[in-house]
Amino acid sequence: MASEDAFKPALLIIDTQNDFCGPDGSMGIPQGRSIAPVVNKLLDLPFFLRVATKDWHPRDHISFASNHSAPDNKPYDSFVTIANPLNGSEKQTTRLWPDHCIQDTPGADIIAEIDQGKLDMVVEKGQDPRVEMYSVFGDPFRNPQVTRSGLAETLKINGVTDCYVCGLATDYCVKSSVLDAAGEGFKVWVIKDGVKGVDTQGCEQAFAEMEKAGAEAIQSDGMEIER
Ligand code: VGL
Ligand code: ZN
Repeated sequence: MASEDAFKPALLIIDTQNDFCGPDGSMGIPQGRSIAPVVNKLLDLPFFLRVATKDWHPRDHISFASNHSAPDNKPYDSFVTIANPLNGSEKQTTRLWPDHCIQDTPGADIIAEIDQGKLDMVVEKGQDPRVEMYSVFGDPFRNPQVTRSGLAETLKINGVTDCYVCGLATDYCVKSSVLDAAGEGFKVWVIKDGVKGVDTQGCEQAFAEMEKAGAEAIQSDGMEIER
């Protein structure tokens, strides 16, 4: 096959973890668990690489409302402005959340419904307590040594051309990962029935942003990956 015809698709399964799924997760996303059969169907397609991500926070993570003081520490309602640890003038304003996906706790495990045996790789993210990192590729400041995951480099070394993205949450980690994947030059496909989000309006806006960045939204039904 001529190199310009190369098509090497990777599957990115974002944050399908216990804490993001009801009824027991600390911040269950509406219908979060319901995407599991779609994710498993995607895992059976002949992707070149199948990658799952895990939100993987230390207990003192800046995104936990519990690490801030009243009155501006209500999960979901409060926001915090974070300075880039390497360049204080860059700022990130982000929402506060219930404690979630704490490293090495059951809440951070991938939900049991997903066929983990089919994964090639699990990438953990959000370990730096000082910054929020929704995207699996890195924090919004793009600090090379602080919070880059190395996933973009891994995909490129393997010649991956296309990223098919599913998981949780549409309006946070899925969106940020999709925008970064597009920015890294990958062709990006978002599986509409393989994602669920926190807020309905946020999801509509997220799809608009992802499509503006060049990502295409598709249904898993009848999807074929030819290699
Ligand atoms: C996420 C909020 C906080 C996500 C992670 O996976 O979308 N959302 N941490
Ligand atoms: Zn998180």
